[in-house]
Amino acid sequence: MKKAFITGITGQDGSYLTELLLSKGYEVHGMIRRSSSFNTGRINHIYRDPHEADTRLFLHYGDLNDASSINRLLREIRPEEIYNLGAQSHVRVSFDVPEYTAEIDALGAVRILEGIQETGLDTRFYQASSSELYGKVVETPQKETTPFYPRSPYACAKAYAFYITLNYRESYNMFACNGILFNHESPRRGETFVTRKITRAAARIKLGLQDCLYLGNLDAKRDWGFAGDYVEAMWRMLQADKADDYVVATGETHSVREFAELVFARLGMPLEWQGHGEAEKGIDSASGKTVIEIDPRYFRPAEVDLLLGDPAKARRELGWEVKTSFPQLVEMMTDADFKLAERELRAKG
Ligand code: NDP
Ligand code: GDR
Repeated sequence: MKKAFITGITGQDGSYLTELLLSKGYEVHGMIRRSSSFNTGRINHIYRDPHEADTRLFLHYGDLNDASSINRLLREIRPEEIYNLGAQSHVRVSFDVPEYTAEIDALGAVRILEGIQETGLDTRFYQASSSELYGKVVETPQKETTPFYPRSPYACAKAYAFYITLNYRESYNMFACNGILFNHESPRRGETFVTRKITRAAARIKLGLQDCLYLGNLDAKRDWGFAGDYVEAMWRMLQADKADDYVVATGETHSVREFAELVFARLGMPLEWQGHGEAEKGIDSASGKTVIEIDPRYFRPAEVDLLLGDPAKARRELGWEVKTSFPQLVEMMTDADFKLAERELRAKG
């Protein structure tokens, strides 16, 4: 039985990857952080009591800023595959906590790589690199050869992690890959990322639980895919004959405005836009109510205007394909959040 070690197992991607690896017969070990409230909500449905004989999912306390915990876990678990998904993953927040973001997102990666090196483990390493590396548009679509131009402390930290992964591959012949993943979403997406923020708010507005949704830059364009499809690409990278770096994307781009229009339309609230810039409003043309307003707090000191990835290499060399279309993703997220809002309404009595 193969053993995998996942950092960031409690996050969106960690939960889907754990499901995938368990379905493939792996024993899965995940690192979790000590938290004052439960942070395992996304994996509770697959977690079994460790005292049960046939459990294959094990959780261990540790932290990406604590090399001793990482080294201990590597020595004890001796995994065949390591997926480094742990991160302070919010781009806007990285401007507020730049040093912490570098500590976890940049140095966290080298702590694991050095841990592998020191313990002499024969293990394959996946680094969660990001389309944020492309930042300011140099060319579209963005592919493996497109130069990086990071635009946030998050992206700068991820650039270090990208290059240190490449460096350990070249220096020590380590099987270490970068997945340059474009935005991927799901009903398990963190609630402060724009897609989930929109689906959650629209559903609550529909049921009268909230009046208005406040957003930042509506013109930003992203290549949005489904997280469940993307973890398959991570796994395929570690099964390949040689370690390499791959773009994982859909090859389509849509604006925040367009995403919002589809979500509100699905809930029977077709949007009309009025005004410009910070005074722009989204009106539900069915009721005439203002349901979206702009709050400049959500603007970023430096924005990434357009992401559009070319996944040709992943398709050709890994046989990876997008399975979920953009409209299917919007529907899946909107419907899931509508059900959640209905439950919230019932709980209110
Ligand atoms: P999430 O924010 O949902 O999950 C992040 C995970 O990292 C959580 O499990 C979190 O734990 C953990 N974590 C945070 N800080 C630490 C720390 N100091 N030590 C250990 N673990 C920590 O992210 P996603 O699942 O969306 O993304 C997974 C990875 O992929 C991240 O590295 C992200 O930067 C990267 N990425 C994501 C993309 C996307 O569109 N989703 C695209 C490209 C890259 P806790 O639950 O306790 O907070
Ligand atoms: P991103 O995702 O920064 O691309 O990083 P996010 O959903 O936060 O923003 C996407 C775009 O939407 C604009 N935007 C808003 N964003 C948020 N969060 N909240 C708002 O109210 C809002 N209004 C408009 C943003 O300005 C931006 O242009 C995600 C993360 O998962 C990273 O970890 C990952 O590396 C990249 O995707 C690829």
